[in-house]
Amino acid sequence: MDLISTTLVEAMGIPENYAEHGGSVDHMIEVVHWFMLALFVGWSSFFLFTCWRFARRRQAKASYHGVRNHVTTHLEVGVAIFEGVLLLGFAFPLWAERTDRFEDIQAQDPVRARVIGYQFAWSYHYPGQDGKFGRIDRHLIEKPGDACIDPEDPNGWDDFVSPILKIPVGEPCILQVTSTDVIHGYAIVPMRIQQDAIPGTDIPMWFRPLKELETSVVCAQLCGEQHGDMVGIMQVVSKGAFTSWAEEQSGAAYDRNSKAAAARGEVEGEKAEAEEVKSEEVKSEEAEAEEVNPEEVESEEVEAEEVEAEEVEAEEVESEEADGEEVDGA
Ligand SMILES: [Cu+2]
Repeated sequence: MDLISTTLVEAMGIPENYAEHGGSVDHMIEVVHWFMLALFVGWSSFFLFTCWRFARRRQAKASYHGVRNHVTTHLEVGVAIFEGVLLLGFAFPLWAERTDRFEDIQAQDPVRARVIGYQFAWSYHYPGQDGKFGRIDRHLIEKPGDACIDPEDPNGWDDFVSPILKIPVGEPCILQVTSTDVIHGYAIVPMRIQQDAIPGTDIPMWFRPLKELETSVVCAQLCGEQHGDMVGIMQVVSKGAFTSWAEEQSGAAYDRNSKAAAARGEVEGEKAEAEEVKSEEVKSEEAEAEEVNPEEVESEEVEAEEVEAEEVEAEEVESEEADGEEVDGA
């Protein structure tokens, strides 16, 4: 049975399983396919039988009372029971294992990464050496696939972003799947996991890779015209290789981000200083203006008085001259 079913799964083109839980997924796929094969053979045989039994040359006559025995009823009930077994015996336990063990996995210090889907690629946000993701503010988005890490949050300074998914072998891994544009579907077939990427929310999923490999991840939801090109790379490497890679990436990110934060702080400090200097300058100018004004006003007043006095003198002189002319004429 196992040998034949393996051949069936291989014949369907399913890649080799690399995940801890993948065996039970494959088992369910096998059982479902064998069941479908049995149904296919059964219903096809029935179809061929009716073609032969009710052919025109056999001069079949319509039956007005139909089937009298209960064979079909038993068959229907049998199919319903088998489908119940599939659901309760395989699908529910598999789902329960996925959900019930999640807290247990969270307690095991798993490798974490955020998976960000966008048209048409994948990007990965790692929490860095402190194991804490920086605050995510989706309003900060600058380009598609942006991790949207708040630069003000020191927890995010050692976070780094990678175009490939790199994880250590044998360790549990929790991926938080999201999108910055439309709905995508994040699928790693050799790990037997798949999760829709919904904009605005991070949806977790977990698995444990058993062997090292480099494989492709794909998009499993039709998301636009280049949906088929939305292929990414996943590398399962040794724990040492992962740790040194993550340390290097995280260290570089921390240097970059803390310096940027310090520069921002300096710029803000300089700005504040500049504003203080400006306001002081304005104040001293005002003060100078107040000091200057009284003198100016005084001198203007003096000038005006002088002008008036001159005018008055000139008028007086003119009138005296006029008086003199009148006298001459008389
Ligand atoms: Cu997609």
